[in-house]
Amino acid sequence: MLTIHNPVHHLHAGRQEMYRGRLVPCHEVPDRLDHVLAELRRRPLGALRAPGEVPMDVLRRIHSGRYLDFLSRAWDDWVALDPANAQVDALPSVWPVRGFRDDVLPDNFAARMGLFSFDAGTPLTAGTWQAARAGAACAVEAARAVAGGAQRSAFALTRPPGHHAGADFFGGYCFLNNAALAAQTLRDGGIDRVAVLDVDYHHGNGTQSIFYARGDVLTVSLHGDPRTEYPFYLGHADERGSGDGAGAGANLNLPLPRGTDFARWRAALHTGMAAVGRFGAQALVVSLGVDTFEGDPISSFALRSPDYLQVGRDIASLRLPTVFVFEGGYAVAEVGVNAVNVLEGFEGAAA
Ligand code: SP5
Ligand code: ZN
Repeated sequence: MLTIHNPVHHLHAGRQEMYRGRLVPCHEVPDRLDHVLAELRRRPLGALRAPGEVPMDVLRRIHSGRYLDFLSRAWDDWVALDPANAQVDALPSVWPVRGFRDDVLPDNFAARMGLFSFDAGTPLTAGTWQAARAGAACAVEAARAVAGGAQRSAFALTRPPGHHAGADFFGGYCFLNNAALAAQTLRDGGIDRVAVLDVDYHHGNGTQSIFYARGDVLTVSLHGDPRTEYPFYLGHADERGSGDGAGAGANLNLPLPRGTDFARWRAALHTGMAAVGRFGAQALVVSLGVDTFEGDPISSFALRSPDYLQVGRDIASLRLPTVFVFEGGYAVAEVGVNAVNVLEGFEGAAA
C-alpha cells in the first residue's frame, strides 16, 4: 500500500484547548503521527513518500472561497492584532448561533474566527495552514493514485485530522476535510459512486454535512452517541441525507453507547459495510481514527490492539479500491500499532 505522509505536519502544534473552563494541553499532538510513521517503518507496507503542492482550486471543490481566504491568512491577521500574539495560539470565543447572520463577514478577527468554527478546542497556530494544506495534498494524491488504477489502496498519513471540518468551518482539531477531498478526487477521477466509511470514535459531522444533499457520495459513520459524545449536535440515526434532494438515503449514522466493545462495534461495522455494498460504491474512503481504542484518553469504546487487524480484514472484504485517511486516536504510544494493524489486516486479506 502506498503511503503519502505529511512532512510538515509538525508545523501545526497547538498548545492548549478549552475544556471545562480551563485551558488544558492539546490531545492532538505531533507525536501521534510520528508514532504511526515509526510503526510503518518497522512493518513496511509499501512505498512511502511526501506529496507535491495541492492547487487552491482543488481545495475549492470542497471548501468555500471565503473560508480558504480566512484560513490561509488567519495567522498573519492574528499577529497583526498584536505582535505578542505570535507567542499565543488563536482560539475562538464567540459564535453566530441561531438568529445571527453569517452572510456579512466581520472586520473583527475574533468575530471572523467564530464565524468559521464551532468549538474552542481547536487552536490555530503559526503553521496550521501550511500543515493542513500539505495534509490535503496527501489525501488528494492518495486518491489520485487509486482513481487512476496505479494503486488498489493508499494511505494518507496526515494531521491535523479532517472529518469534523465542514465546507466553511473548522473544529474538532480539524481544518481541511481530507476525507472529503479524497472522495471528491475519486469522483473527479471518473468514479461515479464513492462511499466514505468513518470509523473514528467521533461522528464525522464535517464529511456528513459536505455530502448531505448529494447522491453520488454515500457517507457512513460509526461513533459514540452524540447524546453524550462530541460533536454532540449531529450524528443521530435519523439523519439519512437531505429529503428533497438526491442525497436522500445517502447518509447512514450508527451511534453506539459508551463502553461499546469490539463484538458490538463490529456488528455495526458490518451494517455500515452492507450499506456501502447496497449503494453500489465503486471506491471507498476510510476515515481511519483509532480513538475507539480502550486506552484512548478522550473516548469510551473498548477496542483492543489486535481487534484492528480484524477491522482491516473486514474492510478488505468489500473488495473496493480504498483510500485510508488518518483521523483521530489520542493514546499516543499505541496509535501507531493500532493504525498499522488496520492497514496490515487490510493488505493481508486483499492479497
Ligand atoms: C478528529 C477527532 O478525533 N477529533 C476529536 C475532537 C474532540 N474534541 C473534544 C474533546 C474533549 C476533551 N475532553 C478531555 C477529557 C479529559 N479527561
Ligand atoms: Zn475522533
